[in-house]
Order: sequence, then structure tokens, then C-alpha cells
Amino acid sequence: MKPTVFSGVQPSGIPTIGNYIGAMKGFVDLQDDYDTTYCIVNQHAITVYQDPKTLSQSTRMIAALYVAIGLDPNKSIIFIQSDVPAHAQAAWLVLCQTGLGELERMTQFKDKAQKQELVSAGLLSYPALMVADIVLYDAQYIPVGEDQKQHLELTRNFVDRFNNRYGKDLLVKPEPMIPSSGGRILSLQDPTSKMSKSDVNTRGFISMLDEPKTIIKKIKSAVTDSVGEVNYDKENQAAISNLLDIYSALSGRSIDDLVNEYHSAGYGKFKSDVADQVVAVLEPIQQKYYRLIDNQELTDILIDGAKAANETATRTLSRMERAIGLTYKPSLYV
Ligand code: ATP
Ligand code: LTN
Repeated sequence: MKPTVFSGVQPSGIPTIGNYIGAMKGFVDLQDDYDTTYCIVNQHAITVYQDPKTLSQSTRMIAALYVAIGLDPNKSIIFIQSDVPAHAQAAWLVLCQTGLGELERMTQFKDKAQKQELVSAGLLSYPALMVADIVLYDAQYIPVGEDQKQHLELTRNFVDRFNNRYGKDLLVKPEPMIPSSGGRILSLQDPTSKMSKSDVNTRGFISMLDEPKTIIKKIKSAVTDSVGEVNYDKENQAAISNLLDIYSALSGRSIDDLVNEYHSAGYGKFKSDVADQVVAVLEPIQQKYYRLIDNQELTDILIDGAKAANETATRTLSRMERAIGLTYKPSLYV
């Protein structure tokens, strides 16, 4: 039996090259050697307000992008979270075994709460839903960007607590898989914060559906520094190091190799080659995306995915419910 992998992307906007490099690219690489399940986590997205029409369009868009980057429905289960009711049901079980303090400590909650007029209880509870996503599929490995490390730690603690209370080995304890470089791609405009698809400053990110001319413009106008030499130095040259991470992840070339080539080439030449590399990777993905987005083929993939996911998730949910004591004997009622 192959080891199991689970991950998800929120339909909270168009994924950026940060999402692609930090997580989605890895999804594809794992398909052959792992038993892979990838979710479009739309119930996570509604922890902050989403326009209903945009949310349903974005949900389908993430699904199309999954397939366009190379996820193969014959190898991976691809499904929409809200098509599998066990996620919300299991999240309740997780919430009842999670400390309020644990949730309040999550840095993503603190960051996001600051930006909201209404801080929903869902925003605070969100990691419990993520725990549910993971444990329902007995997932061993979770490919994610660095920002999810804390949520994975919470998941691991939850599994220990659950197994201690209710029975050894009931749930599988997952491990994060974070890329050694590219796990945290930074904003092109502010290299102190991560590139985010919901950034109000659209020049800070490159979305996976940006046109080539937009990509070139955004990279040309990315902030740099006054050093004038290309070095990999995250402390003193964060913006240039970020472009090196992007270039390296998308070309497969090592950082050392790139630094050797571009050290004295000038920022203009360096940026122009980074932009060409981004376009070269995104163009074929975009072509496949536009072929798929309005195609019945995509709907069929999601229907099949939901069926397969429901089977596994329902089974694990029952296991959890039985362990907790949420069962009754129908014979008592007749
Ligand atoms: P938002 O920006 O709307 O808060 P997000 O992009 O952080 O959303 P997701 O869509 O759920 O959140 O992220 C999908 C995956 O992409 C996660 O594994 C996350 O860790 C990863 N990821 C997100 N941003 C980056 C980034 N800047 N660099 C590397 N990986 C990232
Ligand atoms: N919380 C993640 C998205 C996410 C996820 C998951 C990732 C939801 N459920 C399960 C891995 C496994 C985020 O905000 N990036």
C-alpha cells in the first residue's frame, strides 16, 4: 500500500505562483508514489465573507487549475469539500477536543482577524476543520507552504490527544511536507510579507492566470535593493532572494547555479529572465485551464472525486463517532 497524502487550496481568489511553488507543484510530483487526495476547501474560504457567485466560480477554477497543472484523476482523488458532509461533521468532534487557547494562538488567525470587521467564530475554529480534512483520509503526508506548519502541529497534537483518550492508533498522525526552498514566496512589493492571493495590492502577486504581459510588468516593477548584485541573502537582499527562489523552483536549476550566472548581470537582465521563466511555466497551464473550465469533463471528475472521497471520509467519521460513544443501539427503540 502506498503512503497517503492529502492537501487543499482555498477558493479565496486566483492561486498565485506562491501557492503553485509552495504547494500545488508538489501535489503533482507525489501522484505516482503516494495515494493522493486533493481538495478544494471551499468551507475554509467562507471563514471570511465571500461573494456567493464569485465563490462558486473560484471553486470550479481551482478544480480546473488542479487538472491543468497535471493532476490526473486516474491517479488522484480531486473533490470539493462541501460535497463531502463528513468534513463539517468531523470538525465538530475535533472542536470539542481542542482548547480555545490553542486556537487563539494561531498566527494566521491573529493576522486575518486584524483585517476583518466581523471576526467570525468560524475564522477562529478554522484549524479544526483542517484537522478534520486531514484525519478523515488517514493522511500521512501533507504538502503545504511554510505558513501551514503551525496548523499541522495542532493536528499532530489533536491526534495524540484523541488516540490517548479513545484508543491507540485510531487516527493517523500526519507530517508536513514543506519544500526546502520556495515554501514561503514573498510579495513582490513587500518582501516582509508572504505573497497572498487575497492581497489588495495586485502588483504584489502573480496569479496563475495573469497574462504574459502582466507577468513581465509585475516582475519588472518588483522592489529590489541598492546592492546591485544578485546574491542569495534572505536577510539583506530579501527581494532578490525571493526572485531567485521563484526562478529556481520553476526552472529546476539550483540557487548556486543561478547566482553564478546572474551575480554581475544587472537586475534588469535578471528580472527579464525570471519573467520569461514564469511565462514559460504558466502558458501551457493556462491553455489547458481554458480548455477545461467550461467542459463537462471537469464536472465528471468532481462527481467521481466526491463519490470516492465520501466513501473514505464516512468510514473514518464512523470510526471516530464509535470511539467517542456517539452510537446508540437501535434495538432499544423498538
Ligand atoms: P489567502 O492568501 O487567501 O489567505 P492562501 O493562499 O494563504 O490564502 P491557500 O489557498 O489555502 O491559502 O494556500 C494553499 C497552499 O499554498 C497552502 O499549502 C499554503 O501553505 C501555500 N501557500 C500560500 N501562500 C504561499 C506562499 N506565499 N509561498 C508558498 N506557499 C504558499
Ligand atoms: N488551511 C490551508 C488550506 C487547507 C489545507 C487543508 C491544507 C485546508 N485544509 C488540509 C492541507 C491539508 C491554508 O489556509 N492554506
